[in-house]
Amino acid sequence: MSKILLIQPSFEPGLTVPNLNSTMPLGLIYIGTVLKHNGHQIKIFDRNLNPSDQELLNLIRKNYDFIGISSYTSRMLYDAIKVSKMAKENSNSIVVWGSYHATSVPENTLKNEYVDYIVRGEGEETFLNMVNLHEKGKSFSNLNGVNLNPAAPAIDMDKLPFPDYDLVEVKKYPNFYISTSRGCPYRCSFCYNSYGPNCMQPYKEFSFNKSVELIRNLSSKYKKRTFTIVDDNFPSNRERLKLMSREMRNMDIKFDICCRANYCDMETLSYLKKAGCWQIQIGVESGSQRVLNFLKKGTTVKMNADAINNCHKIGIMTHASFMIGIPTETIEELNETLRFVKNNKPDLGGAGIFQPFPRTKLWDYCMERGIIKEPKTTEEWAGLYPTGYNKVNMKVSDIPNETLMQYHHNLNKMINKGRNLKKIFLYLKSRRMPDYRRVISILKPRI
Ligand code: B12
Ligand code: SF4
Repeated sequence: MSKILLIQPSFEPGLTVPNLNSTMPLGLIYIGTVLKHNGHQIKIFDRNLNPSDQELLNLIRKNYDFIGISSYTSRMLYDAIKVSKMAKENSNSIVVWGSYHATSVPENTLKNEYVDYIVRGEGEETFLNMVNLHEKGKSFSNLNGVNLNPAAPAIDMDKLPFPDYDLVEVKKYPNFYISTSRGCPYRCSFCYNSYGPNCMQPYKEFSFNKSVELIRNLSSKYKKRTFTIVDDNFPSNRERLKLMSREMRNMDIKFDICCRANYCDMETLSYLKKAGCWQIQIGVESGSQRVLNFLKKGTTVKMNADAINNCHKIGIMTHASFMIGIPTETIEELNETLRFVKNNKPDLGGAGIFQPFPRTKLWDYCMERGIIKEPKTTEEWAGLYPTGYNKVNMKVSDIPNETLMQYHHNLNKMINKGRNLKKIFLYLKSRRMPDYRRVISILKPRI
């Protein structure tokens, strides 16, 4: 049996008090479950809930065989580096990075002196194979999916055990996250689904039976009635949705999802509504058809408008997401986005300032034109994304920063007009448990 510590770094650098709005580290739950099923001892430590360095140090000193760390390309990397440094300086543990940053920037991540290995792509099988080989005293450097080796074969989701949420402190998270599918059938040029061959995966899902059982088990075990389904496009498979809807309508649950406008036809929405869906986050992105084409979004302005209107008709709340400051976008096209919001009135939403993520098609576009420069170290990567989408972090648009910020302000104001009252109403409508952390999170602007 090996001892493994899995760490979710803090999303905010220098966090000193627990973030009451922390989100469940589902990736670590999935990996931890598979390792636990194979007889290993697992501890998941979420720095967003427990930012105390001393507490972490005490754990690190227990000399785990492996310390696995998640990485998003964001300022979260500052804490990922800090945690890895603490691990290397205070234990003999093997430090392994996984998740989106390690997957999309592998060479650079491996140059970091505090990272021993990386796992690219889905972590369950690769990490398990690593741990098992190490336990037998064998080398795992040649395993597929490890470091720069060829990608590991895609996982059959139905063969995965049910995720063991007891690995985290469920009660400390205001919201319950569920994943029933991975990947997306589309390849928008700004999204992680447009990465190169090592990372891009075809869409796959839990079967209808497994998805329903997962939701049923979780709601009865944890007495939860509300969930967020984190799938990129939960309704991608309409047949599965239809079957799920039949089963879920009697479960008395509420959930919110993300999806593209083309899944918001009345028939699909009726299945969603019956199943208990109360809010859909729609990636509208822009009110300009030229910009949508540039983003390879595969949607039309009309499709987006119809999606919002259909949701209004059927009584599902719309949370519309927009991006501004996209390369080649003009002021007139920003005005088209403003007009879209004015005409279609999504219930809630946000407009964020675009920043390209590594290895996406738009990242390559900006690199080829010299608009951005590839960072040289993990610290530099962290520094490239100092905030969320509410500031101009990277200058990739020809529109002056002040003008972009003005549009950002106006758009968000227009989208969220009367938001607080509306949000309280939504909160009640979704019948979420009156958890004060959830209320705070709902009242905070979300971009
Ligand atoms: C839920 C979610 C969040 C949650 C965080 C959840 C959490 N606590 O982990 C919240 C809302 C907080 C969030 C925030 C952000 N997010 Co987010 N988020 C997601 C989302 C929708 C689902 C992630 C998930 O749970 N998937 C299900 C689990 C099972 O899969 P997984 O996480 O991929 O884990 C697998 C592998 O990655 C790997 N793995 C993961 N960790 C580890 C660790 C080890 C040691 C190993 C070996 C393997 C491994 O194995 C796991 C099992 O196969 C994804 C999109 C998506 N559908 O995946 C975006 C996504 C991950 N987010 C993204 C981004 C950009 C962000 C932000 C940076 C946005 C921003 N600018 O503010 C912020 C981060 C804030 C910050 N300050 O750093 C990008 C990441 C791109 C990138 N290159 O990093 C994604 C891919 C969205 C996108 N379309 O581009 N996010
Ligand atoms: S539809 Fe959404 S998840 Fe799929 S590639 Fe486009 S932005 Fe990404």
